[in-house]
Amino acid sequence: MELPPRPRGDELLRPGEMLDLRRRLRRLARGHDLTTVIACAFDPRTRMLPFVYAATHMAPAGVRAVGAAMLDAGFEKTRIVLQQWNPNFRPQQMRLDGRVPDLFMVSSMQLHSAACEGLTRDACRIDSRHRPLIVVGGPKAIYEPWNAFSADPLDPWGADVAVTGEEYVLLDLLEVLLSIRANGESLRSTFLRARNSSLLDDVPGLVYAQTDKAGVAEALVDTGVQRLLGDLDELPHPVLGYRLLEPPARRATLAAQALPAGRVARYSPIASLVMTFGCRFACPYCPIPAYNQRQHRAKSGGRIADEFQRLYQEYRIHNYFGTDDNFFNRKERALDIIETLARTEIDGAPLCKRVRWGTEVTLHDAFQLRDHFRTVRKAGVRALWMGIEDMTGSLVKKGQSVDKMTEVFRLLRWHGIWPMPMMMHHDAQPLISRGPAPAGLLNQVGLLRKAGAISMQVLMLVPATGSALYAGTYTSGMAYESVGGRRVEEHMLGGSHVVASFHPKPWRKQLNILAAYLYFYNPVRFLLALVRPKSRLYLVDAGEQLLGMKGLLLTARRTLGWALRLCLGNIRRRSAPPMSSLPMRSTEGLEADHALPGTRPAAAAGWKRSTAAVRCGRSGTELPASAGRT
Ligand code: B12
Ligand code: SF4
Repeated sequence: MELPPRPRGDELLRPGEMLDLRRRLRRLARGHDLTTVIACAFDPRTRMLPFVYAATHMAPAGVRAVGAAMLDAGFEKTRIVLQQWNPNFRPQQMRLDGRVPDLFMVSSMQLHSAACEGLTRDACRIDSRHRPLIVVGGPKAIYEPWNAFSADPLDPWGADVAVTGEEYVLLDLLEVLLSIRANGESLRSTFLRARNSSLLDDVPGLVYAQTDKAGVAEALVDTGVQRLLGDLDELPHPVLGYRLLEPPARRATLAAQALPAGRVARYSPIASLVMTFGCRFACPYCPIPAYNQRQHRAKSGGRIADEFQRLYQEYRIHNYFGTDDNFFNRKERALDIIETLARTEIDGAPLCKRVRWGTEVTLHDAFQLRDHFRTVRKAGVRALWMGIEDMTGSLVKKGQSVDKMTEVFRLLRWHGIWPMPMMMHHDAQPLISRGPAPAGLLNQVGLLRKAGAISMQVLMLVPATGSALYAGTYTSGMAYESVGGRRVEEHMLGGSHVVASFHPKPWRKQLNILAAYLYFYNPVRFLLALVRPKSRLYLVDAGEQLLGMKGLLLTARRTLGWALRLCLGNIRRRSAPPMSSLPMRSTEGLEADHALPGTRPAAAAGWKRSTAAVRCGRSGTELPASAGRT
């Protein structure tokens, strides 16, 4: 199920609204000495192809963005902990500035849910007198916020609030809280007062628990879908987030200082950079267009150039990855950015001599821009990841074809840009096919390689939260509950495990993925890349082969057992998607925006929305510490 649209015309924040909020918060922050820890959840079981390197060598943009927003607002005592770098970090033992932080936040993708739960549970064990306000956010919370709260009264862990949106929502929430926070009051206590006085209900993008007297969650209140920031130039600068990284270590506690600027590039040699959001295609397995409310959002070319400059000068990071959903999707916007970057200099040299970057595009849009590849290269672009999916278009049609692919790849290589195709395997696709149409997975991988692909990824179609196909994949019985007695867990939902299929021999699908990788990454191709180079990209090609072979071993180790279960075990199927065990409602007592169909509706709570209270909170007047329920 896709996220519901906001009313037409009300999808975006008013221009300047983010800048105003940042200014107001900076003023408020002066009176509050907040300490904050932001953790990025990471489940090591997800380390396999195609993300073996990037998942650990690129400090994620989400936590950095949240950290940058905090620092920009004036909260200097903020630390970002990446579980991929600090696997033994224990929230119970964290101290910042000699004390338990006021605010503990966790960011998680769906794939890392178990790690997110572990961090939240651990933070909940902190003595209630010192317990920080616990906030969960990121892609997991955006689509399944209910998982941040326990529905079991005998095991009552949980975040205080899940943020189903971006930086603006968090800052909006903080403004409400800091406006009413009493002197010396813990942030969590302020939160409970605000919650119980319905002050949070004016902040779209939150889900919080309605609790009983013992603090056990009884129902969830959803304040609705967030308003999105349209002009991304209003975001705090990404240089800020890198100042807050916890140095990699095996200890459970935090270091006295954040990672020094001079060591950032060593651990994060690639920096992810937000440039644009949105895509005008409507692939039914993809949540991106609905998440973006069918809007296109972007930074200006000038702002992006400034970000490259400052990140390079401050941290000496040479490699960048644009977090775009589909960078070439709007031609004028892409050209504006590209042309600005092509004119930019960093430390007296053209930008492309100092930094290189890659991003995601579709083959169709790349084809439309093929006459501009020279400028694209001058702008520093060195790699383009392209969702080719299935070249014959039998899975999804987004303008891909063998001829287009061959032409685009040839031109990209000519200009020194690496083509990085992304494939999607599905039930109807054979491993090898005969005949003129290259329907088979290996046929297509062979064609891609011949056309000059440097890397290749193949994922199996899995139910993606927030996509149009999501609920149907479960209700149709396609998605598995368990195989051979082993439950399908969230860390297996990344597309590398076959977890949804009607194929009579699904183990073949699992092995097909390994076969495709082996066909692409192997010692023969590695040697050929060196001895019989096809272009000047031969060293990169050989390097990618080595990385791919290492990743293949990891992937085989993690998925062969599953293939065996698929072959020998009994497959139990689901009949409904995982949904909230707690009833949910909107602030008006109606259906919650983030609830899946079938979720129990919650009765309106005992406390009532008070407009007087809302006015009081926003104007900065203190509410009595006893207001509302806890
Ligand atoms: C870059 C990227 C990657 C990189 C990540 C590398 C890294 N270390 O950063 C790589 C290539 C490794 C990758 C891999 C995968 N990815 Co990926 N990836 C992205 C992408 C394109 C950009 C992510 C990003 O940096 N965005 C920019 C930041 C600023 O946005 P953000 O992370 O969402 O954070 C914002 C909000 O969510 C919120 N927020 C985030 N955390 C928190 C925390 C708190 C407390 C608060 C208040 C707010 C908050 O505020 C942030 C600022 O606005 C997104 C799509 C997208 N456009 O976002 C997909 C995306 C994150 N990936 C996704 C998926 C599914 C995967 C894979 C499973 C494979 C796949 N099938 O594509 C693997 C998993 C690998 C692994 N082991 O982790 C999904 C996640 C869906 C979900 N429900 O969890 C996304 C959303 C794409 C999609 N389908 O919509 N990915
Ligand atoms: S082209 Fe890519 S980003 Fe756009 S809808 Fe399809 S899968 Fe999603």
